[in-house]
Amino acid sequence: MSLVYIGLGANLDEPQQQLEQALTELAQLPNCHLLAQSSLYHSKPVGPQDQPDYINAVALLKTDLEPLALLDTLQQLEQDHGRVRKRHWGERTLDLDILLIDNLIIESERLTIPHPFAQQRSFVVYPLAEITPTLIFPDGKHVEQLLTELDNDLIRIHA
Ligand code: ROI
Repeated sequence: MSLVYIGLGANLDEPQQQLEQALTELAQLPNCHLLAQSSLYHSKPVGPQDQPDYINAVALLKTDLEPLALLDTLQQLEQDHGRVRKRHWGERTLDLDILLIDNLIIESERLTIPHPFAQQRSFVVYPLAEITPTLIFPDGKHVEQLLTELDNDLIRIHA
């Protein structure tokens, strides 16, 4: 049984609905329990600026799935949302990134855990801290410390 943080992002085709539906789908996955979900946040795109703003959130899942089986499952969900990858760091209908798995460090062909950019992106760090203010990354970094290093450029969407 592992605890997994998943980052959700979307900026095409009613992104808020994409995220709300994806959270419902995560909650219904076999062998998984959705333990927590952050608020939804508006964020400015990281990468090319000529794309719509994003909606982002983070979910905490308890799962029996092995890391690569979970990755397959999340990629299938992305496909089900009609994900199209138009360009590198470009717009997308749904992005589901595995951010953290327990205190694991994984460097394999398909999967790098923790997610390589997790600590640098406010749209990951702020929702993570909302769910688990005491979170510590495998490298010893506290999420509370990361908050002080990143501008809060997000707008929280009220439920
Ligand atoms: N920018 C924001 N704000 N949110 C995202 O989820 C996101 N995802 C990405 C890139 C293109 C890097 N930029 C993003 O993959």
